[in-house]
Amino acid sequence: MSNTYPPTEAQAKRAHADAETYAKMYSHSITDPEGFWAEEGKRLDWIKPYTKVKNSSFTPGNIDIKWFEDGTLNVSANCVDRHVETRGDQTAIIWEPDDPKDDAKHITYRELQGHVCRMANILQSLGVSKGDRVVLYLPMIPEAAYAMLACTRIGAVHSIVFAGFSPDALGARINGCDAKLVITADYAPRGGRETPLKSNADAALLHCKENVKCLVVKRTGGQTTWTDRDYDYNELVLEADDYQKPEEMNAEDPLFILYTSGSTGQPKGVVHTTGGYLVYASMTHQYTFDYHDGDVFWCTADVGWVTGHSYIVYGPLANGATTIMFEGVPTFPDAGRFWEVCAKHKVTQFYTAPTAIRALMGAGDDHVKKHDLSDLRLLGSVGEPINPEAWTWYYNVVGGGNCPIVDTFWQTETGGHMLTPLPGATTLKPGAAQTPFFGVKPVVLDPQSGEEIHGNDVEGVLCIADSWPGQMRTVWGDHERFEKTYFGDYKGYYFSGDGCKRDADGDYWVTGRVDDVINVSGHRMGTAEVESALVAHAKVAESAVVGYPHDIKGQGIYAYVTLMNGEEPSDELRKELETWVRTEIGPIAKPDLIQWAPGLPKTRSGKIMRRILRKIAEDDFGALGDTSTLADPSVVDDLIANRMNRS
Ligand code: 6R9
Repeated sequence: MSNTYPPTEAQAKRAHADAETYAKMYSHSITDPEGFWAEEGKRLDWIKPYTKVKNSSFTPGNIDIKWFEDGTLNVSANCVDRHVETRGDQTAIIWEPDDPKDDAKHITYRELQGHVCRMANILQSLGVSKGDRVVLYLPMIPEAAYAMLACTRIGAVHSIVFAGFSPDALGARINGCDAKLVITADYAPRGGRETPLKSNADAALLHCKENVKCLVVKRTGGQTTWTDRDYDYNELVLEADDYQKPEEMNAEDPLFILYTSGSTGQPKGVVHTTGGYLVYASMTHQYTFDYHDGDVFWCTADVGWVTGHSYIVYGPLANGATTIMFEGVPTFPDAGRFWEVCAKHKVTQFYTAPTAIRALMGAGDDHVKKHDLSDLRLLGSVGEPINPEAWTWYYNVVGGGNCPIVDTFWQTETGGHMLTPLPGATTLKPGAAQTPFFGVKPVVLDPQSGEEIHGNDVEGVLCIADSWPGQMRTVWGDHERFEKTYFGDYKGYYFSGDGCKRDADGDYWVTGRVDDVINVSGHRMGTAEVESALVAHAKVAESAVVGYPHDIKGQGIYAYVTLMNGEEPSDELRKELETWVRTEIGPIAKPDLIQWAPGLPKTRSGKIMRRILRKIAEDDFGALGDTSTLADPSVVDDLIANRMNRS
């Protein structure tokens, strides 16, 4: 067993929950969820207070999840207005631009209210009203937060598409939720380069209904083309009213849709609702990060991912925090950027992904040591398991041995943290997400029988036995898919898609996806999505995509490609396919390795044996297991002989 790190007395004293309080509160949250969440719900301002707290069923055929169902509230009133009364002049958002030579912006809660209201008025003037969907395709600029909150103010449902996604992916998401409006910017500067967002949006909108409007924010002032459907935010904002009454929303009204990859088919629109999500985002932000007034909280994610939703915008702002929005990347202009920004804004809690930690660890300690990180009190990790080596570097070099690391396991679907150490309460184990958050009932199931495995020192698949307020409610427009994906395999449980171990002390270690989802630099990618992009190329007959261990990215994308008859493999074609996938999905989906495969290992019924392909991609073909069920076992020898990832 590697080292463990118990909380110091000072950490325990300062924390919202020390070990004893955690145990008491956790047990209350499990034995009396109604009572526990009835109390926690009060952290928000309700227009009409709820009388019902939890109403959920995981019963097959009747998956139905409701929290605080008769309460009404408004999210922007909770994230903005109520703080204007108590802390109007406190900074709500610190915006740090891509280029460190440009000025950062500090936006107070009072200013935020004006921005949000003006944006809300613009949305209304463009015909957006309660229940309508608005797609955001924006750089990490304050207007992204204004737009999110403006949607919530008028009861519109936002769906953010990460600015790294291609026009095709954007178009599919606009159509998928039947959006009325797309909000974009001229360009997105990132790492010194600029993505032409507006022209991407134009390309996407060619495949959308003609009446979809496009609101364009000026970021760089670079040249763009203008069409009849476009509206200029910077012009409209000059005329827009700076107050807009918040719409009264039911707790179960949809708040946002966020598309995420699964093991089959196209990405699905995860739906989160208003009340439960915000209670959960707020509580997890406060407890997991031990947030106190006066702290400066920095989550380095992008608002295009769920982490940005919950821990750049909704959680921190619900708590009246100061939150940093960073437009850039960890390595621009150099590998010291994160630490420079931490020092510059006196960051107290810093939350990032293992892939970034590994990359920065590789760049050497000097980049860290140059900067004064003495305000840091807590470090966080999210997106994939963190390897103990990276954990230890993060702890010692970045945290100076004084900052607890919270390794937070959660998902787009869960709205907020599910398993995480609590600072001041948990004795930390590098690499483990360890303990359930309040209200979360993790279970380990036998993957074959679906039976619960009791006791410690066991391994299986990670499921959750009961609902928690931040849980997704449905897949947009397809409740059946929701039931099938998350409740179909193990009856009566929410299935995470991850494997896990429960160690001898009862701590959880998430071991990674057990389905056909790979985790590339903390981003989820369905192997099926990459495969369908590849086979859409005229020269490709068939393809199978698997993950393989990658030093920096965690997992890399390994694609086996069978060409059409008469096509010859070549380096040019390999490049062409890489570019093809980039334009079909986006740069994050570009295969790291492409192997030409004259044939793929298939069962007699035609199923591709991914287990074998994974082993070959991992360069671990000594243990291929039984290949006798293959229709043509000889293809395996060819794949091994020509494998790309030789150690
Ligand atoms: C928040 C987020 C979810 C998947 C999840 C799991 C992996 C996330 C993790 C982790 C081990 C952690 N994952 N955090 N695995 N330890 N601390 O990342 O959401 O993009 O939906 O990804 O990421 O495999 O199932 P999302």
